[in-house]
Amino acid sequence: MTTTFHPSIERARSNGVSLEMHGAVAVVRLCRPTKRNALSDTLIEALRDIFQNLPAEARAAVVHGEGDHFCAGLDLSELKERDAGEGVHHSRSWHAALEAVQFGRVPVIAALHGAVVGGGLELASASHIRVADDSTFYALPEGTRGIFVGGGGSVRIPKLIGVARMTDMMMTGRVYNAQDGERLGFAQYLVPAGESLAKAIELATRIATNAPLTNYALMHALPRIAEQPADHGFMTEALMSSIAQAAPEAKARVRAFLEGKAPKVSKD
Ligand code: 1HE
Repeated sequence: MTTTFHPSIERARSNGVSLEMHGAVAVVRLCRPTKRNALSDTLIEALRDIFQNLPAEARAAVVHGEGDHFCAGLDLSELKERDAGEGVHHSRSWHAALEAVQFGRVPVIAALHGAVVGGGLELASASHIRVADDSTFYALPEGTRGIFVGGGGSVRIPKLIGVARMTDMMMTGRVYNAQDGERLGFAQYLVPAGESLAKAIELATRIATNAPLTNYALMHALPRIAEQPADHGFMTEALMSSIAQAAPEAKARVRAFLEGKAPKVSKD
């Protein structure tokens, strides 16, 4: 079956972000290796367009970078003479693009390698699952460049590693390697060098078989519940769980287990 892509996706492809379908998995690739996939305004717009217009058959997505690095962050050559007002709009344009990643239609797995720095780490932290390989390193050079995060990093990164570690990274220029990054919570998976894309596609393929409402609840309800006061959170959870379990697909899956037709939980 050939996929018909939204016109904005064809435009994004000519602007440095490609999209390929692997079955139900949309594989999104930053294609600017000579600049270490630095995120220019054009690339940010292309990312937004792709995640807002994924093909209907996509049930999960993977984002990765071409070349030796995932992403070197903001394209510093475009920073130049922006005034404060333009800076606000620029930051908000990143927020819109990364909102399309985090709160889009399908779960997103980031396949990391090499530099995951600055805005690259902001993009990774907007994804739902991060798979790093042994070559991965994490940094927030904004601190040493005299600027601040602007792509949602101050909201999302402390949720992964805490305010104290993010403060240290930005104040001192500290760089974490792949092993420490997994231990601290940047990535949920760590694989040998060169294997993060394959692992991310494997996970995405599995996630694509979940009931869509379960994935929706995990993407859209869970992070909001986690931010609510406990009594509101319990109520939202009750509403979400009742909606999920009422879906015909949930009934069919539970029935299959009870009839011995669905796999058990297994530690292997
Ligand atoms: C770039 C960028 C970039 C590379 N903007 N052009 N991000 C940073 O401060 C990270 C800056 N980059 C680096 O520290 C290194 O490039 C890397 C560690 C990522 C990779 O090193 P390496 O040796 O493989 O590559 P390179 O030789 O440094 O770079 C290759 C080319 O890419 C070179 O250009 P060329 O014309 O001389 O070949 C670099 O100038 C270019 N390049 N990174 C522009 N970032 C929403 S707010 C977010 C705020 C931030 O993200 S601030 C953090 C910015």
